[in-house]
Amino acid sequence: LPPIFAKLGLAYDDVLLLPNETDVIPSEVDTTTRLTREISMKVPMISAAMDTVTEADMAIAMARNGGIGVLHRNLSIDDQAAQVDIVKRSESGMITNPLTVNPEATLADLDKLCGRFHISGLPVVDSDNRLVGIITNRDMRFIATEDYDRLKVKDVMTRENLITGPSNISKEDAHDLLAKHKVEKLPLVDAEGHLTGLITVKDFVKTEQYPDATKDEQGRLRVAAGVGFLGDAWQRASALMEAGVDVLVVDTANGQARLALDMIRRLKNDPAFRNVQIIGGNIGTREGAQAMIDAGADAVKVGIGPGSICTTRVVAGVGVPQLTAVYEAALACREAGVPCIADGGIHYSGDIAKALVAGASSVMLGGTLAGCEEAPGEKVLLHGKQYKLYRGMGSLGAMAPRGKKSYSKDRYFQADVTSSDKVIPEGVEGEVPYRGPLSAVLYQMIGGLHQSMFYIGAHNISEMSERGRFIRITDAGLRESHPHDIVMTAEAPNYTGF
Ligand code: RVP
Repeated sequence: LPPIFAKLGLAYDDVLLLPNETDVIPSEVDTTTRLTREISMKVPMISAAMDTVTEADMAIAMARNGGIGVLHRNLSIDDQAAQVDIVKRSESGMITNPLTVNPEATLADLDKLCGRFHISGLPVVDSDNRLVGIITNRDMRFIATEDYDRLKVKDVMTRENLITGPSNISKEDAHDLLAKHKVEKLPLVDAEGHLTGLITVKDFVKTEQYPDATKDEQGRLRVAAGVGFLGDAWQRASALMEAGVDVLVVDTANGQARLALDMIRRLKNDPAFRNVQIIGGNIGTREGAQAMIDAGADAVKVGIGPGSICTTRVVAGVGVPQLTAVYEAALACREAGVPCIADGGIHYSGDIAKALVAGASSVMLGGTLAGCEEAPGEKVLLHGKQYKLYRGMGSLGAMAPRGKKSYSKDRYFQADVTSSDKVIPEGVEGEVPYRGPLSAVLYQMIGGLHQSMFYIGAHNISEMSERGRFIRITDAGLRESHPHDIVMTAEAPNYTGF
């Protein structure tokens, strides 16, 4: 018989990090890391491409806080591209193609547009894109909503003494103009009066409020989105690219599938996608990582079966304990200078440190973030406590939603059947405790990581894998790690005992 047993695979819970001599102060560490070959971010955390985790609200909050979100793909192409658009327009140094409204539009149309994009006003342009006015909250304040269908934008917009700037205005001059005239929006116009851009005061405030935000060269928040590799996947990728997506994640449960590798190769070879970074995943071995790198991936995502909602390891009997998977994949990634993302199985901040020491550049989180305010879905009350739905993308609910189309079943390479009896789930559905705003959850996760870096003696992320060393532990060691011999009477914000 051939030798078919690989060496022992370890999970996060199998190890602890050894303390080192250290001169690191937790509040002074630098957690800047590389998401892909070309994009860096201040916080090494990514929200998962799952329909109970990342839509526009989560993606905006992740990017503001220094990480990034991957918009899920279990929705139509148009809807997913619209989500990209919402994130890209949410905040910007200068908006080069601002949303506008026609003077003939009704106030009801305007109201809908503003609601959808969470904005408070728009430049008004004629059919020739010439600026003819501006309409903001101020103009609408004393108008009854009953009149919204009757009144047109041209009836209420501000058209006299418009404050505008030249197309090439500097940030400082724009700020001065906004301050001097006490206005909140500064349309930019060319010599003929065509609208060429927009600067808003909100963006100056946001920049101060979120100094770590992950932004593109134009000052817009960065966003990633999942794509498949079958059917209309190419159309989806193109629509997302046109909407301004920064990163595409070729999203499958088995990244070594030829079709997934072909998709990465095709995206990387098409000049139309040269400004979009491509992440490939998921793989669980060094060979898997190498295959992604050879296909041209700008980052490799690791995780076969560690997810909290994942049943692949029991349904298919396939998987690699995550710490070993990350370590092995990182060996190939490091040689090629390609970042490696540890996806799934992270429950405590200590797990993030373990993943980074094993060689990951960042981590992807699903269950830990699904309970946040910004995750899709409503809160439900169970036994006097609030929860939110969290489900695997391989669960029945996601692959065979009643009365709805599943757009992401190909993640598991399953035939397009309509009956839910014919789906082979690789995930489950459940509830996770409601955890409040993302910023509070990230504060604890990032703070925990700072503490790890202090113990290890790592000033930055690359020093984590240089200085960090693991010690393997036993079941008794794991019991000793968690609170024991006490009935917990208060929940810590960074420890839920399950
Ligand atoms: P976790 O953070 O442990 O909840 O894991 C999230 C990860 O689990 C996702 O990023 C994805 O890779 C994986 N996943 C998503 N759905 C399923 C499934 O149904 N099996 N698995």
